[in-house]
Amino acid sequence: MSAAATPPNKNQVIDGCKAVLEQNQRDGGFTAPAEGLYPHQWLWDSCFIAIGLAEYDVPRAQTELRNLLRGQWSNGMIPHMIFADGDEHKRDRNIWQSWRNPHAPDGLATSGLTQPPMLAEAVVRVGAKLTLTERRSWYQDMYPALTAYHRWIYAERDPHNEGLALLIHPWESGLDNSPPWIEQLHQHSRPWWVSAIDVLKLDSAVRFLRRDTKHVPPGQRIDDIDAILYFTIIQRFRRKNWDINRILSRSIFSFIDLPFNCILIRANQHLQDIAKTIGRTLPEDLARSIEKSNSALDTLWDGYSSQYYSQTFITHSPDATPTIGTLLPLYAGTITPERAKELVAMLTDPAQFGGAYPVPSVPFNSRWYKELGYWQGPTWINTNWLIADGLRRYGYDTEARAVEQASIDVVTKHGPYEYFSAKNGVPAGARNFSWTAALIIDMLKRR
Ligand code: 2M8
Repeated sequence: MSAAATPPNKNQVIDGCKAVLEQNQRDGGFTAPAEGLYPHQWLWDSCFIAIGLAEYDVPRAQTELRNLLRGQWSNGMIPHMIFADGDEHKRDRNIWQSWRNPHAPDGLATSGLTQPPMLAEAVVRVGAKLTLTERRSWYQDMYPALTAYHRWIYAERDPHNEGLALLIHPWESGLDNSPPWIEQLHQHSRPWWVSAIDVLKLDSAVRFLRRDTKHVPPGQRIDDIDAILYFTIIQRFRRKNWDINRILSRSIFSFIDLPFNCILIRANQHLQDIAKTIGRTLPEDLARSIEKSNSALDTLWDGYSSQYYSQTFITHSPDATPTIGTLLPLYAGTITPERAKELVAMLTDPAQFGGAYPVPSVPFNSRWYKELGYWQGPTWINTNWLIADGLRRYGYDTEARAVEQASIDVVTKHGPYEYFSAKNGVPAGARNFSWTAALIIDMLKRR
């Protein structure tokens, strides 16, 4: 799909994307995000993948999501990774040791963290391709797991009943090294031995521990010291057997992540629709939390700079660093049309999020902006998809179409890479990346 003289037509792009999803399909029927770099099953990747699959292979989309539920813990948590079998992945499984927690599933190794709750959206998108009878039975199937998951989010991650979920590790946000998370990371003390590695400049010597920099240029990814710090948090949580009470009693992070909470709010709306379709009433505690979440988003609004921010959980202080998360209240769909208008103005402003290949993961005018820095500047197709969906619900059809068209153009030109420069569309990260392929299929098929 790259340097051909005549650009591929719509059907050829779709076929190329389908071939990527075919190639990334693994034994047991889950789809890996990309060959080599990401060998396991990831939560929100599988949801985006199912949304694309639903456009041409509904049974496979259903299998993708059912496979994700294999990993659900008995307390309702859906882990962000289900590890692939095989000796070559033993090290990954051992880093996490999910089996230390009594809620973890038997005979399956998972992570001990979650990721943005995209599952309800994926279930509904798949449901939309079914007849009413089939849809009801699909929803009946998914409802218990979904309800348990949303209840777990509130039970474990909203300990003060405020309607906002806290996250305990940057990986839970899906936007791994988004600036607010790196800022939080740097505000906390680090283990002495990490400082020693830093002072002695031994960081590149520990690079062998990383998989990502074996596949993509190190300059595009999180630096070695930060990567080590991410792993030290995992080690610490593992020592606490992934028990949330022990983790929260002395955690590095407890952060109210704006994008995660926007996705949660939208997922709640889908869950309510699912319940209604099958004549079920949501458990009272969940219904109350959902109600709270809708209004709690407003507490993340900063009147001074007229935008939403993530906050620390303990002090509720905003982390005033704009990122792609700034625009995701559009996707939540609960903000006022006036506020939506302010966000659209930021989206289209060339100094912030507007430009040739929108939408940058960090605005151009931020001191954090890094053209090809992982989640610190490039355009990602999944966040474009979320923003386009939100724009449409607020009546900004032209803007939604423009975001989708930019996504389609860049993938038509270069193929379904993991991310792209928002300035000139240069592709980067993993090639043949599953959620890019899937969401481009969805965007093209809906045209
Ligand atoms: C990235 O995250 C993983 C850790 O979960 C990694 O860096 O190895 C993120 O882009 C995340 O959003 C994504 O789900 C995952 C797999 O594509 O990769």
